[in-house]
Amino acid sequence: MAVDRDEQELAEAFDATVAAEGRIEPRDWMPEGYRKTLIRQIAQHAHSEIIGMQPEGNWILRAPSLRRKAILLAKVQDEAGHGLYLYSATETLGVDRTELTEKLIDSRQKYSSIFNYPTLTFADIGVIGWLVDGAAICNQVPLCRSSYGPYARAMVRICKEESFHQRQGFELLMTLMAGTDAQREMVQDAVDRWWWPSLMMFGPADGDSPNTQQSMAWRIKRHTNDELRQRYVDMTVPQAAALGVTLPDPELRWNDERRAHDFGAIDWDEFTAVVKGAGPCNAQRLAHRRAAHEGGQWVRDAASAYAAKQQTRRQEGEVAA
Ligand code: BYC
Repeated sequence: MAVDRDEQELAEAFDATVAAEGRIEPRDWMPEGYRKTLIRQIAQHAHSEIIGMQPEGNWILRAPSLRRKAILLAKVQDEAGHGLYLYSATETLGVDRTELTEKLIDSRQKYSSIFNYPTLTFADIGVIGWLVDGAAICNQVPLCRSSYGPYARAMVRICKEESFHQRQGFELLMTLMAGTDAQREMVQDAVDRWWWPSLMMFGPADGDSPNTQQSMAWRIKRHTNDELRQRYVDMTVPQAAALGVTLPDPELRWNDERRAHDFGAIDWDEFTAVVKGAGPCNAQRLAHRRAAHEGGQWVRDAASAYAAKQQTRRQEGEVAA
């Protein structure tokens, strides 16, 4: 009985902290569902950053100039860093990254649908920066106010870097659009291929999103999937006009009454297929990640052996002292 009362008091303290826009920290009591939801979302986010290195990594050796190569290298390295901050955030919730990586490579945890599409030309690098990082910013800026402290703090730094990523993409596209007809066609083709998948990044429509309601109540998520998708469309339309590209949606138009853009129906069958593993690059992305993990075993072994040796030395030092 006493235990139940204690638990109730802890739950009330948790609810009060969340309601007052306070932060839940790793040492605080939290409902088991809150912990599980955070692990699910942050792990999926971390996996997305790590798998997201592949489509762009594909172009590092073929970047058209030293400047473009240096920028792309920096961006892909940032993504590795984002994955590491996010795995660290999950570790504050009582899991470890080895377990999460195993779940990713066994397809027991998801990563973002967007990274299952191929990067066919260098214009895709610009379009990923503009559209994919643009969607990431739209989705992730509100997560800087997420109720879980380590996640919210990781997002602050990640969002600053995403902002640089988006600008480099836009600048690359501006350069291509000021080039030849063939370069402009290359940009338009990339926009045509990435527009709809970038809208899918925000997740299923609100009516089909099983997690949104509870995640909003816990203030893990601060907006619904559809709210953020709408914000993204409204933000992107003027940018497309500035670039001189067409977004591939004949139903896209300003709705004066709603003070927002209407847009066409998303192909949710495609989204479901890609999330379930049947996208154009799912098998390749996971095979590559699995090979990198296996190839890195010797590094993990060496790091563990070094840590064990350091600990033995420390203990010997303590005994001698
Ligand atoms: N792809 O109830 P819902 C980046 C899953 S990194 C795959 O709405 P939730 C970048 C969802 O997990 C981009 N799966 O879920 C990196 C759930 O499945 P489970 C990653 C998706 O969590 C490198 C089910 O569908 N960003 O931008 O409330 C280079 C039902 O969905 C997707 C993040 O991870 C999807 N698109 O909302 C460049 C941000 N959408 O787990 C760029 C953090 C949904 O129940 N995450 N699912 O089996 C979030 O904000 C939320 O988790 C989501 C989904 C909005 C994505």
